[in-house]
Amino acid sequence: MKKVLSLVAVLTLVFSLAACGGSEDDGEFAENPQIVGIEAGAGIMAATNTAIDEYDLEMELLTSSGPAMVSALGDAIENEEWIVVTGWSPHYKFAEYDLKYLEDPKGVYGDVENLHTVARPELSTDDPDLATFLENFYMSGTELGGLMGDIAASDDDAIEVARAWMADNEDVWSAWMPDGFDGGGAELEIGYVNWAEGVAMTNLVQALLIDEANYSVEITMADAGPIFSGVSDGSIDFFLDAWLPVTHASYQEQYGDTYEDLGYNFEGARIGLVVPTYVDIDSIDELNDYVN
Ligand code: PBE
Repeated sequence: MKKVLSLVAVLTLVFSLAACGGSEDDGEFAENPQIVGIEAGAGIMAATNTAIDEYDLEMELLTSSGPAMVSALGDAIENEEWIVVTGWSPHYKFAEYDLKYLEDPKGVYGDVENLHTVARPELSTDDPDLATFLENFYMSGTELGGLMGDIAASDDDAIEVARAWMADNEDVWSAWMPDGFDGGGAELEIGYVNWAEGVAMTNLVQALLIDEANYSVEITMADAGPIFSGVSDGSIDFFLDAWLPVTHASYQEQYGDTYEDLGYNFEGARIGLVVPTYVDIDSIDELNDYVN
């Protein structure tokens, strides 16, 4: 009996030692952890490179995409592994998973900011009603969060999900439409980046302009740099997902004199490093303590 007990004790010890050997679920990051990032041109990527410098982080930043970041997050959460991603709100991932922002005592990621609609020069002179519509276009957290969540949960094309949202929210969007709004079949090109909030807003505006205002609207996805330069040189009519004054400050500096800022369409956005709530740290300062 004694022998059996000690064998159990030895085995328990062996297994618990094995569990400390840097496996993923022992309360720290797997070996050589990366910060899962998004598209290279995103402001949050530049901010994260600054954070790596300022906090001396022993982690590399992985260039990826908005959707790939969310799926990496989902996979890690399924296995309860530690993961850190470049995250932002508004974003449906906060409704889907239990997540938290790591505190940023050095203030690298800036404060809350707003999402602006930026348009090609002359848009408001050429089409004042369109400019009025874009100036009126504004979504609350509940409205944008709901639409984003619907798109994430659906297999249908985003524009069809936006149309279903329109059917349920006519009181919201009808207030954006100037009297007698009619584009007379004019062609428009909207630029967007593959970021959930921009996908949602862009598909909604596209659907509204086609179905309710008689425009012919194409949407084009690209990285942020080409979108800002396209709006400035007039090859793109407008972009709904400009994060100001912080995240897209460098684009504003470069192109702000040429594009026209039609004001904000969402208030209270923020960016930062985001982890699942089971990741047992609160601050970016603590990240290195948990790197193997
Ligand atoms: N984001 C979402 C963008 C702006 C929209 C925070 C990823 C960025 O970092 O540039």
